[in-house]
Amino acid sequence: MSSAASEPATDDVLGLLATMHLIREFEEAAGAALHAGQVRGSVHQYTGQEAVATGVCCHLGPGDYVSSHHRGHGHAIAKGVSPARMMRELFGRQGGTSGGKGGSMHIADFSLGMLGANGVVPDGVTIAVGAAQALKMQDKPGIVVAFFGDGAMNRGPLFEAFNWAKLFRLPVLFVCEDNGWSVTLRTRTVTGGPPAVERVAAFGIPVSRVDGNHVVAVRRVAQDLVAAVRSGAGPQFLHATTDRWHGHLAHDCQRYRDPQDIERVRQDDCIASAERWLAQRGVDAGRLAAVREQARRTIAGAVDEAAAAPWPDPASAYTDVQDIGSAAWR
Ligand SMILES: Cc1ncc(C[n+]2csc(CCOP(=O)(O)OP(=O)(O)O)c2C)c(N)n1
Repeated sequence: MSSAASEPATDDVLGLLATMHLIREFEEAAGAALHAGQVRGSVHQYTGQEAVATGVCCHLGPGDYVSSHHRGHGHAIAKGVSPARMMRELFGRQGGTSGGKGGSMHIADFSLGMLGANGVVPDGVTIAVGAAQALKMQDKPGIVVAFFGDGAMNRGPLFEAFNWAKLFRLPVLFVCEDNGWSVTLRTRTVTGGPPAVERVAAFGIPVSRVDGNHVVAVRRVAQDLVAAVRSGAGPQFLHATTDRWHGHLAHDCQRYRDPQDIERVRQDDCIASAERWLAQRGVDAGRLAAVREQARRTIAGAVDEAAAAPWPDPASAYTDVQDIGSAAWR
């Protein structure tokens, strides 16, 4: 099961870099669009955490599923969802992933195995375990990856999900993206008893740790964990330490945070680290710049397209939504 400790090919890492740039550009553009009044509601930027989604999702195929949380754009892009359709969704326009009715916190594309972002902490995880149960009952080969934050480790449904997944030996990989924050609080200041890793180990679920700011490291560790889940070993848990560059959401200017801490996390940039890795193996600066430029153009195009896209037909407000007023209930 142990993955070859051999290095990945530079072309593979260039592919990971391209995905990370797409996520970064998407997040910065989404934040700018929010401040420009083009996007309503809230936007939780994933900037700084790109290596986690990228290094895990590169091992997934079309038959695999991902569930996400409120900071979910990066997971969707890494699973292959179209950034142009996602941007339309943020702008509330026709052609968005949910027809413009879901917005930033409800990006889903079932055709690609993206089960959705979720604003309720940690309901994406319970959904993931339900999906894993369905795969097992239908004897399908896919696996499910559940992404969630360290703040979610203080909510009860998460422990129910761990217990269930372990009990039924479900094909699910839990990925805790530990950026140290729960909204404006340091998670450790609102956590009683032992933190994330010890809590999970108590369920008998194997735990692995990785520096989530280094995509090559995440890719390597995730390769083994995905293989273990695929082979029927049951749930696995990855604890990835990482950094949130921006506030909890794009409106939050982080007055509660030491500016030196923000500077420190920006120095440990996952994109810069991947570029260094590639440069050390002979990839020239021009090629690296071209990858960045391609992502910049793709996302600029997505923004232009979203801004020009038509609004949904008002009549569509009543389609594809839960019907809680049906005559059958009265
Ligand atoms: C059930 C529930 N309680 C509270 C909230 C408010 N809330 C939104 S995000 C969050 C904490 C998020 O921290 P974490 O899970 O670590 O994710 P991060 O924002 O750091 O990525 C909270 C408490 C919520 N969305 N859902």
